[in-house]
Amino acid sequence: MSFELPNLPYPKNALEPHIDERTMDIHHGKHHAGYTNKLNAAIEGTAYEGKTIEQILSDVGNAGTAIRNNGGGFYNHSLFWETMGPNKGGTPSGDLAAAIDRDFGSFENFKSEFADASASRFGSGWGWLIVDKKTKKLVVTSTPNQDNPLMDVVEADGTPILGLDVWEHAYYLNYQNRRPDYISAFWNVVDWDKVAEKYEAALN
Ligand code: MN3
Repeated sequence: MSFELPNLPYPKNALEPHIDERTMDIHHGKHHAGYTNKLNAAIEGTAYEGKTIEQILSDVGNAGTAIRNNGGGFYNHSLFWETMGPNKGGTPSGDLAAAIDRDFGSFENFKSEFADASASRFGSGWGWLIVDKKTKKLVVTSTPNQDNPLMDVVEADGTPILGLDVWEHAYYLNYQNRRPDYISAFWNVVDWDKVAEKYEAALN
C-alpha cells in the first residue's frame, strides 16, 4: 500500500486571481506529486510501510530526512488544498469563531498573528493554526521546510487545522518577492467550514 497524490478538490484555475492557475498546476502536479512519489520510495521495505501518515510524522526523528521532508510535503499540501476553495474567505462561525475570539482576542488579531508568523518565517516553510495537543487551545506557529506540528521533532505540538505554504514556489510566479501580498490574498480563499471540521475533529 502506498500514498496517492490526492486530486485537487476544484479546478486549477478556481482560486484565480488570488492563486494563479500555472502556480496551482506546477505546485500540485510537480511539487506535491514529487513529495508523494519520494515518500513512497523512502518508506518502501521499511517498518513505515502501511502506517498512516500521522503515525509516520510522529516518528520522523527516527525515520530520517527523506521521510521527514517528503512525508511532511505530502501531508502539508494535502491539508493546504483541502482548506481552500473558490468563493470562500469571509469569517469563521460557530465553535471555531468562539475559540478564535477566546484564544486571540478577535479574528483580526488572529489574522495578524498568522500573517506575521508566515511573513517572518525565514526561507522556506509554513505558517500554521493548530490545536495544541495538551491544552486544546488554538495556537499560531510556523515551521521550516516541510516540517509540521505533528512531527516529534517540532517544538509546537498539535494538530494543524489551517496551513499556509510560504515556499517561493507557492507564490513567486504571481507575486515574485511580495510574500505579504500573497498572504493577504490567501484570506480570500480560506474555506472556514473545512477548517471548522478539522477543529472539531482535533478536539476529540
Ligand atoms: Mn509547496
